[in-house]
Amino acid sequence: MQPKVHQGILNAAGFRFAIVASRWNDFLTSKLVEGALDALERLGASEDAVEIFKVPGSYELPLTALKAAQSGRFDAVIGIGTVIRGETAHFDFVAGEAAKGLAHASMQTGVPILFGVVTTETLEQAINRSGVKSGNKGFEVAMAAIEVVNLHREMDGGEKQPKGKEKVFPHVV
Ligand code: INI
Repeated sequence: MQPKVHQGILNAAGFRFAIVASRWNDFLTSKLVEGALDALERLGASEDAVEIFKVPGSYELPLTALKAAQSGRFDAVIGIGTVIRGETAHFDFVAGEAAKGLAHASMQTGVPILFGVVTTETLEQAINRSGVKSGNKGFEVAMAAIEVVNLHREMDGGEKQPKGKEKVFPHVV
C-alpha cells in the first residue's frame, strides 16, 4: 500500500494570523505570545500579517477567537493562555471551557483555531512550557497553525485551482 500523504509546509508567507491572548499569568502568557511571534516571523509572516487581541482570562478566549475567525480577515487564529491546576480551584471549568470553546469556534467557522493554552498541574511545569527555560508552547502552536493553513490551502485546491474543477490533492511524500 502506498497511500497519498498530505502535510502542510512550514511557510507563513502570504497568510494572516490573529493571536488571542489571555492576560492571566501574564509573565508566562507574554512569553508564549513572544514565542508565537518568533515562529511566525521566522517562517515568513510579514510584519503586518499578525494582530493580537488581549482578553482578561482563558475563559474569554473562545468568543474572541470566534469573532476574529468570523471577521474573514485571518487564515488562522491562535488562542494563548495559561491555566495552572495548583493555582485555581476552578481549573477544570476554565481550561475545559477554553478547549471546548476554541474547538467549537473552529468547527463553526471552518477557520483553524489553535489551542495554545498551557494547562499544567504546577507553576513549575507552566514555566517550563513557556520558554522561560527552553520549550515554548507558543512557538509550537504557531508552527501548527502555519502547517494547518498550508494543508488546508492544498486541500482547497490552492490559488491556482480553476473553479468548478475537481480537487486533486498533490502527493507529498
Ligand atoms: N484564567 C486563566 O487564563 N488562567 C487561570 O489560571 C485562571 N484562574 O486561575 O482562575 C483564570 N481565571 C480567569 C477566567 O479565565 C476568566 O477571566 C474569569 O473567570 C472571568 O470570566
